[in-house]
Amino acid sequence: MTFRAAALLALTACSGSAPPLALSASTADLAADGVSTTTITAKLGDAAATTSIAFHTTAGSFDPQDANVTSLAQDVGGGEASVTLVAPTARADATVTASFDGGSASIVIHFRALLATSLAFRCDAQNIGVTAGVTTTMNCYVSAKDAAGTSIPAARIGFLTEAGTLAFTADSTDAVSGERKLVYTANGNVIGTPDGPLDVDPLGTDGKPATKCACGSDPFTCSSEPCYTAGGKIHNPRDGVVTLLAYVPGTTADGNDTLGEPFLDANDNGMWDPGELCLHEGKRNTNGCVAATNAPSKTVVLWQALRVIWSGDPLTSQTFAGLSASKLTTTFGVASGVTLKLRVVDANLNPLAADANGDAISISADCGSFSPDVASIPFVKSATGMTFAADGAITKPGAGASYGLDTVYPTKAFGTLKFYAPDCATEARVCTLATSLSHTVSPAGEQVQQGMNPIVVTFSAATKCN
Ligand SMILES: [Ca+2]
Ligand SMILES: [Ca+2]
Ligand SMILES: [Ca+2]
Repeated sequence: MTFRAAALLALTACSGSAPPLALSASTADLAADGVSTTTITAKLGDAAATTSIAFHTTAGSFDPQDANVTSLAQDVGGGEASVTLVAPTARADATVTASFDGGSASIVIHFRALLATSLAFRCDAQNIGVTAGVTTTMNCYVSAKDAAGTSIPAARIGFLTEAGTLAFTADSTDAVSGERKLVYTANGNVIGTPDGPLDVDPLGTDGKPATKCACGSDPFTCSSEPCYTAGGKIHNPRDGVVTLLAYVPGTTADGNDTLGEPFLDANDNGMWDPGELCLHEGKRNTNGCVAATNAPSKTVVLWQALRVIWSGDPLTSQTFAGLSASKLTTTFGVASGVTLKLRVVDANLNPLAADANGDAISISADCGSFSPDVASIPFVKSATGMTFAADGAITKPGAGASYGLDTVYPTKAFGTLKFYAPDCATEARVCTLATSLSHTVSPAGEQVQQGMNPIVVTFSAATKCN
């Protein structure tokens, strides 16, 4: 009896007078990726007279059966039977045993751990509308590969979230990019509650958290992080910033631990603080986390964090939100037009997550005229949230303060919208400007129709009209 040397990997129990049973594998060393397969073949000796062989494995599963099938009987045809063994998603050594009524044999298959050398994590939007008590979802994507370009099984990739949850979808692999699709579910919990985003203190001009808001009546002219106090709470943009994190076992390019343990930097200061969720020695906790040692380490946990804004309904209760004019009292005449400024921000001074379908701002006046003559201004959705301009063009938020979250701040004015006097009159004219906002809390929330603070512009009486 002869076999190809590489194929015959083990031949164990053939006891007494039972005919021999030879067991071989097409490969005995493969990646624990949940996808790779090896074919196990059991060949009976000439004297065998049996109808089926039962296979059992201690790791992996038999295909095409259900993923949990670890025992399978196959009919014997031409003196042999074979099964396809599918790799598990974690490192293991599988002992596969084939048995029949005359004896048994076993073979060991090695499933190698996959260590990621790359990890990429992204979401569809940086700003999502979240209303208290309403669930909002968006898609995110994660890709992790080893040095050979093999995708790491989804089961090996983990997530930490400051608020909300991340979960793989059933059809989560893109064959081309290797990205796996996730759904992020923002649970609508309130900022500052245990399952909501962390309520953080505003950063002062020294870049350190301040326990009081030092901004004056207009938070957007403040040299520190914009903030205002209402209802005993300091509202600042980072209150709505949620950190999401993906991690996977892997190795770094230089073989050193340059990453430290994964942690959710809920307060955005770049370091782990007590109370921030950490994956410490493979377990989630909030009271210990090891920073990068930069020492050689065969395995580390690769991780990547994202920040997402939970934005809410437009703020209308504060004087700095809504419409404002460069002056409220002026004279008749073209040169005396007033420049209008509109701020649409949520309670934390973040831009709204605009829904491109029908979100709009309309401005009207009971006298006078606008230039350009626009009554309705569409929202424009961008990666950094809602920005808008008088002519509907996309504008990007300008450079912000120096604490690294520039892109989350709203555009402070819309273009050069001007408001001009009505026809000249020898008595004062008073024009009231009203602003209305139509906004859908995306992607599936309710439509909000909201009036904003009206403003009144008074044109003083002219002594003479031409
Ligand atoms: Ca705060
Ligand atoms: Ca921190
Ligand atoms: Ca946060």
